[in-house]
Amino acid sequence: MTATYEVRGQVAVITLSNPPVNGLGLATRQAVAAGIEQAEDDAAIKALLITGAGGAFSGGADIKEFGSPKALAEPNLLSLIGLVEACSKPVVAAIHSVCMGGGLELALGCHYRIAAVGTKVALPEVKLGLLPGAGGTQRLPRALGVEPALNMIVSGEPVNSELLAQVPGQKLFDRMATGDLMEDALALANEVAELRPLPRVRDLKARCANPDAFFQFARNMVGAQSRNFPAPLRCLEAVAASVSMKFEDGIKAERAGFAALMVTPESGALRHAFFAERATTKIADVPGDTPTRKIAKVAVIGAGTMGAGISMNFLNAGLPVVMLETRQEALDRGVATIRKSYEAQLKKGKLKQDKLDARMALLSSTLNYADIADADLVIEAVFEELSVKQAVFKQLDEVMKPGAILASNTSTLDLNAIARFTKRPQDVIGMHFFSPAQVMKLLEVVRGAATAKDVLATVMALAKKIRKTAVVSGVCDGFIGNRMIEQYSRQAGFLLDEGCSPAQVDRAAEKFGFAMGPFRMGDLAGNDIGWAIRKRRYQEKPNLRYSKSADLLCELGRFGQKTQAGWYDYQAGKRDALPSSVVAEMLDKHRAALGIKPRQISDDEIVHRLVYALVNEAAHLLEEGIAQRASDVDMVYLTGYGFPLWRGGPMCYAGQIGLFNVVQAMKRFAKNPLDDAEFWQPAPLLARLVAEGKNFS
Ligand code: T1G
Repeated sequence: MTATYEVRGQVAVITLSNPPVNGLGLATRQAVAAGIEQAEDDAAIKALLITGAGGAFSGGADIKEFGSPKALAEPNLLSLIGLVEACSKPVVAAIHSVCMGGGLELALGCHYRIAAVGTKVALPEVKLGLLPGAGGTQRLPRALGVEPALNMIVSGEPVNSELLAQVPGQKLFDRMATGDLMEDALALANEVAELRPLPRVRDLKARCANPDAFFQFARNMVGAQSRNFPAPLRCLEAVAASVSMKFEDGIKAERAGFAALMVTPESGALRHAFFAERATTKIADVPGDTPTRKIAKVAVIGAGTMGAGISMNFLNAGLPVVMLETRQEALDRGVATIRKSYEAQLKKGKLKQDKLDARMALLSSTLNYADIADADLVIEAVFEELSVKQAVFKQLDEVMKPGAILASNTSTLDLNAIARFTKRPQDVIGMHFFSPAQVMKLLEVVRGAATAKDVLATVMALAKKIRKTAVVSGVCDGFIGNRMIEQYSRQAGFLLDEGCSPAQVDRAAEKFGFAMGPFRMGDLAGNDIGWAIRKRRYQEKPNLRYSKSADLLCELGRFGQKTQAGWYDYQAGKRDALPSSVVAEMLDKHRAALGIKPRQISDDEIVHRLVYALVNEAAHLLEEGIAQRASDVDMVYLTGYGFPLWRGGPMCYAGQIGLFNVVQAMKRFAKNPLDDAEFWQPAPLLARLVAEGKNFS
């Protein structure tokens, strides 16, 4: 099913029917073209109406078709819109719910447009590293005005139809529906059936008072905000063409910009991320319609930074939370932390007082487990020590009502061991939030061996409600993100041993696009955390090679920002990371003791050793079934570890470089006597994909 055709009196109604969002794939475009032809040939038809079935008018071109011959097969979107515009009878677009991308461009090719209130209208192509490629950059400025159109196209953000209808002089909507959209649209179609000439957006003038000054200013603004993304500036130039060029020439300029962007790695990465984010919700043996448990009340154990942050996620989603602690002052501190955070948002105008009050009203706190017994979900965020978790889960097992979900926020401990502390392991799951928990989008959902499918489905659905990107992980030391970062950190240490300064490694990583290099990240998170983990890990694996530099740093008590000294020096109350002579001297002595003559290491080598360490460990994770798919790993790194979005994640980046080239580089690194040949053994999956000439699926 792609589009239906029905006659309502003298009006032919063409309804896009390509669920879930009426993507304008080839079959849909062909069906619409056929409908237009049928209406043209039917003398009884005096007007046409195009609308969308289900929950969208149209979400735009079918992104899944990109890169396939179908995307450009005739009628391509530009041709279809030309067909609509050239129709000899008036075509009315009846838009509702979602009208985006090619869907809006199709509506702009119609002669009249009527919108339901609350329709989300957007040209979001820029978020895919593209520009509206079916006339949107030429028609929207003519219909809406240059400045509002430029804002929509460069931001890609949706605007409600009723707001657009209020733009002075706009010709985007001829009318807003006041009652039933279809009835109002049919009335409009009958009203205009005989009206001529047919109004065409392309005949309007894109008005801009002082285009040179306006676009120069806009260029500076957009350029400054989109350093690593080529699409926003291309969008701007295409909109500028709507003012400076005739329509046909503007369309040519738009097509050139679209074609140029389609082949950029940034657009490939953004389109990958679009689908990767949606793929994370798919779990092979847990169907999307698995019944979920009702979550009406949440308990959080531990009112420290994590517990308070975790609680805020649920308060923000309108869910009551009861926080439990062992000491009143810890509880009071936790509540105060939450209130302080909301008040800071209030001051910045990001939160209204009534919303703040409503959220605080949902928060309660207690020292007694009996007060959380009726919670549907309890999340513990206590000290990361198995014996402490054991005490908590034994208590929960006794107190919590049957069917309550028992979640641990553990970041490294064995969830199966934690589940075994209870008589209900099927109700135990990991919910690993990332600090600051109320800000970071990533939520690693750790599926224990015994975790029930409905428990997993419930937590995945809840993650969407609290606006998290939930990625399912199996149970292993560090799950997905931290297990990979362990190898990344080992390489960072080896780079120091071989001659890099912390600042050089960080600069290279940040130039690549990481939000923060490994050493600034260590200083922020606290180097003592890694120190404790290393002690535990390397007791288990004494032969594992790693740089002792981080241990030496911690032995000096240089835990990072919290001690105003870490890999860098910090001035009181400031976060500026200042190169430290103490650390430089420590590293010189450390290298001398190892008999290492420091060498110059290129940024390329630094970045590739860091990133390929992530990729290789991820290949192991995929093989072990800890991660479901490579794009899940990308989402972990894009939403939890500051990996640059325009590179799509470590696996996407490796795919763009070519897995063959990745393994070739690993072979080079393995020859470095100061590195670790064992470290650079390609994971069997990676070696197999290279041998088969394939990429991560
Ligand atoms: N093409 C193909 N599939 C799409 C799609 C699209 N445009 N939009 C959504 N889907 C799939 C999505 O992958 C998911 O699939 C399902 O629909 C539900 O999506 C020439 C070139 C429309 C606001 O960028 O913003 O037009 O996981 O979970 O939360 O100028 O989807 O179920 O298998 O997001 O209700 C421009 C992208 C295209 C809009 C609905 N349009 N989509 O949100 O559902 S390029 C976009 C969205 C273009 C022209 C250019 C949202 C939504 P699955 P969902 P939702």
